[in-house]
Amino acid sequence: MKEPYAEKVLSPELLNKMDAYWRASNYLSVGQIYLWDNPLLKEPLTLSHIKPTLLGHWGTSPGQNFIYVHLNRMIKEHDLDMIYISGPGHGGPTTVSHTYLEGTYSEIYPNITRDTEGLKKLFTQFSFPGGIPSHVSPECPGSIHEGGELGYSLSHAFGAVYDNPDLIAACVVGDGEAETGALATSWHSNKFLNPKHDGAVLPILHLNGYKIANPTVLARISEEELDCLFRGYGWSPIVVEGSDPELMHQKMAGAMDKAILAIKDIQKKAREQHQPDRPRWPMIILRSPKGWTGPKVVDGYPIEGSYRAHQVPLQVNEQNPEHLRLLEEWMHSYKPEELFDKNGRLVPELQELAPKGDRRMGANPHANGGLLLKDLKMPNFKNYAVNVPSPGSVKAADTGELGNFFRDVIQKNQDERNFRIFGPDEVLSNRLNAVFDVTHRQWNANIEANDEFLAQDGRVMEILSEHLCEGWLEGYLLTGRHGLFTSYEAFIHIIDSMFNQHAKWLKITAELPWRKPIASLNYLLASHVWQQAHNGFTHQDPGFLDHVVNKKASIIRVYLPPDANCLLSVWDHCLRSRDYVNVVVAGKYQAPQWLTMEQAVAHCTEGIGVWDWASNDEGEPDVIMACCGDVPTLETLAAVTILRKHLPKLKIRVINIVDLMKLQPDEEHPHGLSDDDFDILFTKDKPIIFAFHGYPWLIHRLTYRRANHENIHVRGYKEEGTITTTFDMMVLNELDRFHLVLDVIRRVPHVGVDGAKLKHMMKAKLVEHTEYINKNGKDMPEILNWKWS
Ligand SMILES: Cc1ncc(C[n+]2csc(CCOP(=O)(O)OP(=O)(O)O)c2C)c(N)n1
Ligand SMILES: [Mg+2]
Repeated sequence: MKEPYAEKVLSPELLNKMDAYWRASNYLSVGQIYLWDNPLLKEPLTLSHIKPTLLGHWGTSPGQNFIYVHLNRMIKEHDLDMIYISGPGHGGPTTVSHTYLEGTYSEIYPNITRDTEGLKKLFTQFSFPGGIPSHVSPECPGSIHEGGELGYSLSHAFGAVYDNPDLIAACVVGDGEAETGALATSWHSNKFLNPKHDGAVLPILHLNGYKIANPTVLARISEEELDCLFRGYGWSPIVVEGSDPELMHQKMAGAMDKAILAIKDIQKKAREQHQPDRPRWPMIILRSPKGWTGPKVVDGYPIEGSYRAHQVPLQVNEQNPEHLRLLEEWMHSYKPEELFDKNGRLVPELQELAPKGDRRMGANPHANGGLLLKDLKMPNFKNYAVNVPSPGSVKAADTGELGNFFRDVIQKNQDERNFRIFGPDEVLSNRLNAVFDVTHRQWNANIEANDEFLAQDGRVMEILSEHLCEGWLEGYLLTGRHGLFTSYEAFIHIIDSMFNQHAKWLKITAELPWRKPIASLNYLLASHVWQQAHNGFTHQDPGFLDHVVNKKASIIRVYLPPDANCLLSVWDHCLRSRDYVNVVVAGKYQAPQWLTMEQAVAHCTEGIGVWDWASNDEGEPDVIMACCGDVPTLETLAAVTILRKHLPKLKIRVINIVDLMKLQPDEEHPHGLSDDDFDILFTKDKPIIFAFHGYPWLIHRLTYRRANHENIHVRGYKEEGTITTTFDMMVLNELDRFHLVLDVIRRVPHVGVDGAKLKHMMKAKLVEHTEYINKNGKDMPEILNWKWS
């Protein structure tokens, strides 16, 4: 193997060409920030050629351009299947420049031609109204990673290579990005990678020393500390350091050779062995100046090699006329006349350096995962039905039943290797045990005799990092596979922001015809707010739903199935759907089952409906009892039994909501009910007592424009929690049956003396409840043994 620092890895001829290609990409990156005319500097530069508003991030681009050129060489030499992930995605111009130079950009956007006219458009559209953003974006060919919000590159890269044995994800990690929590934990992903069945990630730490306004931590620790850090994470770092282009090309070429050969070597050995040891994968540390090759000093301040190179290093405008010449010199330093022919096209001998066809990183189909997506082979979910002879007559653990279905989804797709479950250590506690009948947790660190369900190869990915689970799953989906994330409801908030970014990605990609639909991002939130009596307040938070509904209605779906058969029906739908984020909240404890599978399918298809068997309104209700979520449904039905016993003349309509977005008007959400349909269900004037799983104001938010909104009285989680009994959690938040009955009495006129008596009784019950649990440490028998009748 060649030494990384061996002087003559590249022939002088190849080195010159690679350097020219790098200059071309640097030229295009600068052009995107500054120019809207005179793209090849055929005339002396004037202010009229400069964009009116200068935006963009120069600092990261030259280093990333350098990396890209060297990756291209590796792809060509080894016929690699490689994608490029730009961690500090603010180097959007890098990916745009390179995909333009290699030709993919113009294939996707024929209007951006490979000539002077096309260059002018390429430059103008950047950071311009109606154009493209400064960081890698969905519009950018070859990208599955936005990089606007830093921290997720390495987890996306790993997600992309799981079950893609021939794929290498080259992942540029910003040294600032590396300080984020999400990225810091991502280095551990190598303990979850199987070298036989998965591909490889080549991390390239872009140690340009600075973030926006500060040095980076990793740039200011000793070589030894840096080396030990990454060795400690299980990597084998190869350092490339310097600023002299010629030397750096040789060093980088040597490092790339070494890294790619090491990857091939690891894979070859592993694929010949039955149980390979966990390898120490190579990584590259590129220590180069921020804003490399850019202006050295401007107005007396050092720019290259400093944080001042981060964004626009040179303000070129009327106030700074002398900067025009500096920009012109800077751009001429790349010698565009040697790089582009008279028509403005990259000269043929440089075009040769780019890989061909789908090997071009901008055209790699893995980066447009929908192209590769195959439907899952689905078992018939109805075969997993819980037999429900009459409502409430049997109990089951909803997620436990769902686990059987997931088990068979896994089994049916074992050979395709295109489905995985991700979770932060909660697959068992969320009762999905059945999946371990057919698979394992993939674990490539040491395994001990007493461990359960761990193996080098498995469909379940568990690490106690919600960030990593989310990032892996996103990478997996974006490259055309299927999966789900199961988490505690309270702690899914940890990835609120990652969900945001993915939802934004889906919104934009839906507007790009060349980006093909991908499998939906599916969340199973079990261990929910009402099932945390033993864990207490810290574990009680249903607010992820509030967060999710902020996003585009065309993207987000929220389901709260009341029982196992509904849960199965919902998941059958979620696993078939495309381009959505599906959030499903479900219970994991034994709970009454309400609907037969046939009824469940009908109910979930509608998403909302009257439960006739629980209602006695015969079309003319006095009150509507609405419920959404498994626990609120149970409490509502318990309240109904009390009401029907003590106020038999009261006409009650019970409505259950599975699909939360039904509540929004149809002009706001594609699932929303029309006002007419809403009014038919909820009437225009009758009181509605709404028992909701989450924070009550979410229901108001969704229904505020409905005719009967002022009569909707919502009970939900009011941030009252502690370690107490399950039922007491409901009482503390006034969502329990007794409070619901009190609500009905308060809201329905003319309940008369019987109503007054019942009110008294409910208040007494609440006192009795509190005394009972304080004395006995458990709920009253009438609560524990309650059954629908
Ligand atoms: C999570 C997050 N926090 C803050 C920012 C704002 N921000 C944009 S670029 C940047 C510095 C990035 O530094 P680095 O990763 O070293 O990238 P490079 O030096 O290559 O530009 C920051 C803090 C962000 N984009 N994302
Ligand atoms: Mg940096």
